[in-house]
Amino acid sequence: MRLSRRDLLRLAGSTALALPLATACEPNGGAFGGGRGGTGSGGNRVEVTFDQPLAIPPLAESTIQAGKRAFALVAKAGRTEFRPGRTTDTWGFNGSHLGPTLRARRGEQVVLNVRNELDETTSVHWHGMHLPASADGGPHQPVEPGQSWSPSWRIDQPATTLWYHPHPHGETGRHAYRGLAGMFIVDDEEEAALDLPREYGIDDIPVIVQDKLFDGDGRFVEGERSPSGTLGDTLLVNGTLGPYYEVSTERVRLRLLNASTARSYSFGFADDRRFALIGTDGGLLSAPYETNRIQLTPAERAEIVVSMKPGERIVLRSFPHDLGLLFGIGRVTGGEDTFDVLELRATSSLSASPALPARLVDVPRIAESEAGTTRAFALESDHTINGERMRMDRIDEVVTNGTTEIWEVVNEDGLPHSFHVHDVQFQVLSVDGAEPPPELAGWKDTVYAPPQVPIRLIMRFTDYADPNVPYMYHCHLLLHEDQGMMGQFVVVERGQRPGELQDHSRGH
Ligand SMILES: [Cu+2]
Repeated sequence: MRLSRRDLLRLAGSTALALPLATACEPNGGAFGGGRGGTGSGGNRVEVTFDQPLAIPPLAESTIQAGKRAFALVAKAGRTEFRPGRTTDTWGFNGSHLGPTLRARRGEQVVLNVRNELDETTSVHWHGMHLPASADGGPHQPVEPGQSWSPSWRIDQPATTLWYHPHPHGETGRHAYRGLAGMFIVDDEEEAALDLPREYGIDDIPVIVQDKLFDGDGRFVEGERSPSGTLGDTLLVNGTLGPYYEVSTERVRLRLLNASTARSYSFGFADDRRFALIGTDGGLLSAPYETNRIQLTPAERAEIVVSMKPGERIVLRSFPHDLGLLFGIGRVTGGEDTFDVLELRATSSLSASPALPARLVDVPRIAESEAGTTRAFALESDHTINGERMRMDRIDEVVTNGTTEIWEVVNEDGLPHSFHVHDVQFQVLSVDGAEPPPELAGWKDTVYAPPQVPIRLIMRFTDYADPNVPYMYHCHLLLHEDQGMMGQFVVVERGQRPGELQDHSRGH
């Protein structure tokens, strides 16, 4: 680790931050969740009693309207019994907490009929989706209480695991924390031709991981508790506390989604068995990559395949991990914590699963020479990017349609940050000047940015020019995003001038 004078100054500042955090880090992962917490040499160790079957979000029903596949999502408040007899006020889509899994095939035109039955303005962003900016569901597409919004677009990207969540200006963290989130699976012919587990809810399982802090009455505790945001001491997987899942096949595919607002995870199995990483944010990898850990910061996804023996039980765990942070900062932002996540229980006899293919899909590398423009993004202190906080009426970057760009991102701050770009899936060209590791070699839309480590991304802008409606780029630690670590870019046709933006958030 390189220690600059600047780092040391930051560290000095962070010790002041760390003191009030001691309470947030105290183990009470069992008070409500039924597990036991304890402090080891490093962070908290949260053990869980796996006594509830894992909920599988239902596949959203759809209808065909004028040749388009139409889905309906209603955002509303409700109450959820995470433990029998204890109810928690929550928000959800089409239910009290989380939302159904949307699923569509590449080439299909979809319509998402969203209705807001909350008593405040929200929006629904299709994270990782390539679509027109006006359909993106960011802060410029607010849905007022009682109103509806029906974006439509053609699915045109490789098979992968995306998700959806609110993106209202300054309120994304709170809305997502209350439970507004769901998975969006994209299918295509290439993926369908591979021998992979793909029976939803049988051997192809969504694993939506969120950390929560409950108070003594079972309510969600909201609010900033660490420099990263609220860090929970209890995990929900698909909204289930203490979840187990009965596996009936030799191999099971897990679609891991870190839907937490602030916490990062390093997933692996308690017995350290190896598994195959087959896909990342934007699609399958070119070949399965065998490993025993996969780190996911907020909003990142990974598809993994793990093998099981008849009758055995294994625990998916989040291990302490190194986010490249200085001493105390790693600890107060949760990097030293250990969480048991999900128990997989194999039945006494298992249906045969085909061996994993040696090759998956082509992931042609985008050549650096293809890029015409290079932009620099410095993630800086006080929730700024290149010295600026997000402003709804300011366009920060203007991108020309039909071009390829390199975006150089560096976290100049001492805190953990990530970088998410709307509209496109990018490739990581380099991390600190070196080739990206295998888990960053595929399509990505969100990448962790360790302090002082330059990351170079390459991306193609292929369509959907609109000078008047911007896409966002931002840190996906939602507290940071909400406090301003976000910027806006428009895609224009060559020679076209960007339009004027309005601040829709004014007057609310
Ligand atoms: Cu951040």
